[in-house]
Amino acid sequence: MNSAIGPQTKVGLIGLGLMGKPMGMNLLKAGFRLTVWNRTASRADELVAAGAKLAASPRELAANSEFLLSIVSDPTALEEVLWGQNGAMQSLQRGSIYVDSSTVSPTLARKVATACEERGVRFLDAPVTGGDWGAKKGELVFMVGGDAATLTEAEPVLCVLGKKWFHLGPNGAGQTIKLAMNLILALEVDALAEALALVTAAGLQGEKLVEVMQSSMARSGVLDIKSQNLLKGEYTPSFPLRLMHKDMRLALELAQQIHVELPATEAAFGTYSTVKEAAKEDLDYSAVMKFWKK
Ligand code: NA7
Repeated sequence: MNSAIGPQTKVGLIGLGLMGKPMGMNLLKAGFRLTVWNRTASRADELVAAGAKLAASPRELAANSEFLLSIVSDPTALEEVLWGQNGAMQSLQRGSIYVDSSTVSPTLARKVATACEERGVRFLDAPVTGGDWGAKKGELVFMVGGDAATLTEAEPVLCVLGKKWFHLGPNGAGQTIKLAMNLILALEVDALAEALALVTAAGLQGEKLVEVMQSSMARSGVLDIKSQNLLKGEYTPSFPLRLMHKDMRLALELAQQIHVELPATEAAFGTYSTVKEAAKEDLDYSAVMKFWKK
């Protein structure tokens, strides 16, 4: 169990959503012996066809994994796959490494770390940025909390999935940085939507604002990537609204726990909440623009 990680390593993957499925594909392409589990089993079909084994439960998966990776939607989902019926925690193997790449609260990451320590399992919280595009290309960026030596050991797996990883501190640190980063994205997109609403209400074309911004100091990645969604009113999920909304909620909860006021985030959260509550389908978070299109 303590031998260096390589293609012979038995890797388990829990969660085959927009992010998990392409990550699994990349692990298979790199030659890892991969077993997967997903709540909706049919989402594993493509990976099984490509050579992955399908486990009957998270528990069975963890029992057969030297390296476990999970990427599920939110804190409730993670608790479910770890401590629910046939959950993974009860069978995680002593000496194995467990990396969770879901975005959850730092408090939950620390709870998982404590439970892992009791079982002799080395745990890293390692949420990612890069979206489904980065997951497909194997170009994710990992924000890691936990033991530095464990991160070094995990690198042969991380380098298949991502292009960069940052060791940010003890368990929980990866999640804290991830929530802070998503706040910037959420507020930037909300600011862009608000500015476009103002410009169009004044009788001007939104494209004009974007054009000027793109050649000015205010140029940003968000502007380049999301402005087209906002202008066209097309919100196919790349980073779903429901997940950004969850991350804003987690960041506000964290702020409350550590007594920091985030008034702009609170205001933006209200706007995102209104759009989310009215949404009838799964939308990208750039759909915050709909607030002004009612
Ligand atoms: P998706 O595409 O919404 O996928 C979410 C995954 O989480 C998917 O495999 C779900 O299974 C699984 N899930 C959700 N709820 C549960 C419960 N209760 N039990 C077990 N499994 C569950 O999200 P992404 O892949 O875009 O994002 C994953 C994480 O990365 C998230 O934290 C983001 O914020 C960042 P399903 O297929 O629905 O049965």
